[in-house]
Amino acid sequence: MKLYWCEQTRAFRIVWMLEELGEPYERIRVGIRDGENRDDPDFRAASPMGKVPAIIDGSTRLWDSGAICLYLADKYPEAGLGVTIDDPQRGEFLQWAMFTNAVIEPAMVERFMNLEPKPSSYGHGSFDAMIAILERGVAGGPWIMGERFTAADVLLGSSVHVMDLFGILPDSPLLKDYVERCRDRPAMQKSLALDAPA
Ligand SMILES: N[C@@H](CCC(=O)N[C@@H](CS)C(=O)NCC(=O)O)C(=O)O
Repeated sequence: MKLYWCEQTRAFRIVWMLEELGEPYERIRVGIRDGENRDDPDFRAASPMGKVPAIIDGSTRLWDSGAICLYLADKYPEAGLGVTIDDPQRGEFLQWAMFTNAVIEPAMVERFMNLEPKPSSYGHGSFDAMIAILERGVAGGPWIMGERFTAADVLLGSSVHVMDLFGILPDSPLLKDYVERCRDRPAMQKSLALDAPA
């Protein structure tokens, strides 16, 4: 499996996911800031928008971190990072796995760009609503699916980590504790160790 990756991007969540799985992969740097490998035809074929992360796994090409995490969870069920289709919690798992790219990230843009909240116009609702729903989700803890750590935590935990780094995470003991639990995981630590600026 090839992972197209760059430091200090969303690609860190896929390194985290792969390290949780303990599966081998080849990490190929694409310098989204300095241009390294950006025109590599294999990368362009894997990632039509020219963005990282992207993976090539045999004939499979994926270029969205949410889709990649779900694909990997399904591909390696023995690692227990997914929730199988016959499990009553499958729906809840899918909902939370989608929450990062469908809700948290657009909500972060609202906050960064200082956009006026328009909860009924924006698909993500509002930044404040997103935080309230996420807090409710992790309140049962320790993970979003309760006792089991899943790919949904890789996605959500990476977003909470980034909100914290960028100083937009509200003063929320629930989310701070949640992100600290994520940061305690050796796989996340491995991923962050690669993330120093080039
Ligand atoms: N929805 C995509 C977003 C990927 C994305 O925006 N990647 C950024 C880095 S975090 C990128 O490659 N930007 C380079 C560019 O657009 O030129 C995902 O979650 O994988």
